[in-house]
Amino acid sequence: MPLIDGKTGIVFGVANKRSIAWAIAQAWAREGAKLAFTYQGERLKENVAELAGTFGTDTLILPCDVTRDEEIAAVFKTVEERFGKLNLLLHSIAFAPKDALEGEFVNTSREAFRVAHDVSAYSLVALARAAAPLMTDGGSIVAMSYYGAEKVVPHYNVMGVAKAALEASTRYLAYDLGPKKIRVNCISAGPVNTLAARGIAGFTEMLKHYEAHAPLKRNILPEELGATGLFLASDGAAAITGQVVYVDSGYQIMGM
Ligand code: NAD
Ligand code: 0WE
Repeated sequence: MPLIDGKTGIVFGVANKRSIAWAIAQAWAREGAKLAFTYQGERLKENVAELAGTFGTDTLILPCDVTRDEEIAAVFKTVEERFGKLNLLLHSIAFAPKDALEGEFVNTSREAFRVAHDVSAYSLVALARAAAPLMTDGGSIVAMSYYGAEKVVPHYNVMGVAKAALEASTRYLAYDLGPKKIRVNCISAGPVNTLAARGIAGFTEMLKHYEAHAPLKRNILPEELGATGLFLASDGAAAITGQVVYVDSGYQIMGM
């Protein structure tokens, strides 16, 4: 029996087949969800259309740069017209200007701080507010986070501060939207080799570090994020809200 049969969802953050959003979207689609996808800018439109096309022709594909209120409004207007109601939303979006992830955190500019928080944290609030009126029979909102939200990971810098804001926003949204049976949770993933991770100096060493130090002595698989995203979307997680679920081979429990 499909776990989320007949549910409708919207997925923010697919860039290519390695995107974490794509791993979770595949699990949602396999278990019966009807999905809409957004893409950031024309550059990514074809990628997303090709991937989403594997689910059939009635998949919605819409542009959305989350820094633009009018694009967010247009997405939810179309989703309301085409789906009527909404049950699921995946937020799998982060951005900080590259130089902010290279030097020291103490040198973070006002503008880099603003952009990182706007794209990576405020966007969850804006999307949740737009989604809530369509989630008439309850819903599940899932956002992606990382350990740098709670402990210092060298060079993660302003992204760590933005993820802390994302996780705190998850708790406040869970409180506000709980009475509407809308749940809001984060998945905190161990490192995964995606577009956003590539180009990060020392990423390969980070994968080796997790392999050596995490209790499970291995890195995580995208399918494992898919499985947790599916669980949080399903009725099995009906009493779970405001949480950060670590999918990191146990790395987060270690003190040394
Ligand atoms: P990715 O590059 O595949 O996805 C990042 C997405 O963010 C892209 O689709 C990009 O288009 C989107 N995005 C950036 N700015 C945007 C904007 N202004 N408007 C709309 N979309 C925008 O990389 P990923 O690793 O799959 O990242 C997805 C999420 O997972 C991010 O929140 C990231 O912080 C988180 N995460 C990643 C890792 C990792 O190691 N890869 C670990 C933990 C958490
Ligand atoms: O959240 C992330 C990365 C998000 C990200 C990536 C980029 C690269 C390109 C945000 N903004 C940008 N801006 C760019 O210009 N991760 C969890 C992956 C990641 O990034 C790191 C990490 C890990 C892990 C950066 C430094 C240290 C560790």
